[in-house]
Amino acid sequence: MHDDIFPVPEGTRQRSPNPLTTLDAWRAMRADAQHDPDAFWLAETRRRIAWRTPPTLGLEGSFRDIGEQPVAWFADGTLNVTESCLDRHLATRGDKVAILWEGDEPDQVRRITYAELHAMVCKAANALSDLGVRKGHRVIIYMGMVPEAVVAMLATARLGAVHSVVFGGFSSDSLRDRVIDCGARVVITMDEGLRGGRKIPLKATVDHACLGLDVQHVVVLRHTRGPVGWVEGRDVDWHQIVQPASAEHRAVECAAEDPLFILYTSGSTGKPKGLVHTCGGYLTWVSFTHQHVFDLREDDVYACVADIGWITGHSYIVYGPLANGATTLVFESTPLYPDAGRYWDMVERHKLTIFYTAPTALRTLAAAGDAFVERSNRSSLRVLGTVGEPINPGAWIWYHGVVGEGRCSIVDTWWQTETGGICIAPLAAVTPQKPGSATLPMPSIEPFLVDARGDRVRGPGSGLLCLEWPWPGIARTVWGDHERYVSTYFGQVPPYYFTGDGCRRDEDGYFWITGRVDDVINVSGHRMGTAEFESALVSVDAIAESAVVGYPHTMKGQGVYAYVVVQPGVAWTAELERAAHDSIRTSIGAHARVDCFQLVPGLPKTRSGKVMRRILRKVAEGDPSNLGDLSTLADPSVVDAIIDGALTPPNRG
Ligand code: 7RM
Repeated sequence: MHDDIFPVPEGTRQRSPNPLTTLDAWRAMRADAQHDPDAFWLAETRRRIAWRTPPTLGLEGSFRDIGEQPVAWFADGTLNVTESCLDRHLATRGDKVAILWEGDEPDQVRRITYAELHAMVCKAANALSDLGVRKGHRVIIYMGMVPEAVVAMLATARLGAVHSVVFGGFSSDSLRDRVIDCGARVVITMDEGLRGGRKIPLKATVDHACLGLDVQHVVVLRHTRGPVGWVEGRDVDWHQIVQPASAEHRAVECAAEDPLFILYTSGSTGKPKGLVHTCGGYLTWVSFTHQHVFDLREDDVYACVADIGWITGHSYIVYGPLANGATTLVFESTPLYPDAGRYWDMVERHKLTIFYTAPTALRTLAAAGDAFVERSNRSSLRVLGTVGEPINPGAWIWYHGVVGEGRCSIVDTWWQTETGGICIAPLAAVTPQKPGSATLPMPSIEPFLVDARGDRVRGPGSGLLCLEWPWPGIARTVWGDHERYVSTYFGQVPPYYFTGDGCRRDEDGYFWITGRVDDVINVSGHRMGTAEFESALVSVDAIAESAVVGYPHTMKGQGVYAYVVVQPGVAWTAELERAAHDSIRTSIGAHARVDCFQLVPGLPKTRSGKVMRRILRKVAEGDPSNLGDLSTLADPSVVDAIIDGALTPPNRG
């Protein structure tokens, strides 16, 4: 176990302009927030956010009453989040680069200042308004990583409308489900995305997804200029409506608790849930965490290489950095294009000071060899972040030693789509780090662990990670299904927030997240429900039943192991396997893929018909010796057949 402590690099601590520089001061801040959360967060939000009407109310409601009413923060305040992200910077930072864009090809670079971004957003807001977009309407954004995607988010927010960004890897079926679920009547897309030289047919996917739906307008940004279908009357060209629009726009005033966006994420059962984040609390949370965790400074060149289709992109490419007046990178390509040195070339090219990525990328790049890192000058780097899954100490040590040359703070940030922003993480300039630990919680994040018997774990130990108190960034509800929100997050360890993650706390009070304990798998930092894979598999005629589990994968974090039962008389052929892959690609998207199929005569079920996933997980992990209590199995012979036929899936760690 790597319990070695890495102190904050001296240079980072000494030069920090942030007032918070000691662990004691940080603990004191947490104590303040615990003692009087309303006063603490009202003071933070009034300093951080350009309110139209500054709030006087802090938290309203509680986890105990969440079934009756979502929690609210700053409920009597009014604002438009884009004024905090754009307008108020014009006087002091108008000429500062807001968005630094690097395209799929490394020589494609755009620098957009705060003044330019403000004008682009105003124009787009006027254009969308002319199409009939109003406060409260939902707008789906299905685009690649281009500056206009950020403009589309901000323009929607400026109208008080609600965006739902759908990751460009999702299939037309997934996109269609989301358009229907949120009732969007406008979709913003582009002709094609570009990643690693490959074209992604976004507009064609939108066309297919919207067949027969009441979508009034599809706004299409020309990017590759590849051919696209055109529905007269419905489809409009982004440039044709945005360019002539006025660059002045009076932002629509919103209540603090008006929805800002919906973001869909996978759970352990059923279809993806649309988590709803609201304006005031969310913006306060991402501004606070982005500044403190990354030790943000005015001259930083900050890069988060996530996609805006995920929460990391929302909070730490768009809203947190722009609220803080930072220069934020928008990166269109992949870590491997044109080769495994792309990230580090980018560090040298733009003198990046903060770099934020996922462990899966680090493991892949470490395997490609240190020469790809060492060829670039990385002396500008000060802070290196990770997010999305547990980081194994080996990858942490590599990031710290090879990428950061031992000079940089590593911030391992634990959080979720539901939490809005970072919850447990070191502060770059403050918290001594341990490889593999997300370290200590933010103010108002009060974690506790629950053991198998449902008792709280005191002191060092392991259990299910729960959070005791509402913090400003928590998602308020599931779109259209508050009951599902309540039962998923507050019904497991009532009345507290249940994260779905397992966790260990060590003798220093540091938290070590061990991964999901529910039926969510995390492949390369992408959250997917096993239920989604299973429903795609059983929609293939020849497949009678299926159960999907994750297994430890040396590169991707988790790999996908599928057990399948075929219909009587059917053989498992290469053709059937292809049909299974196709069905998953069609119903979820290209980023979802099974690594290994095992044909089994039946699934291990209890007498009441519940699949015993624990057994299937153990076999997929290569550890079938200790399967635990099998006494409730309906047919024990099935387990022998499963063990006999077990496969070694690729890259099992
Ligand atoms: C931000 C994001 C959330 C799940 C979460 C965890 C896992 C995320 C870490 C982590 C260990 C981390 N949102 N997770 N960050 N596990 N250490 N630093 O990823 O909604 O897509 O996923 O990701 O299991 O519950 S998410």
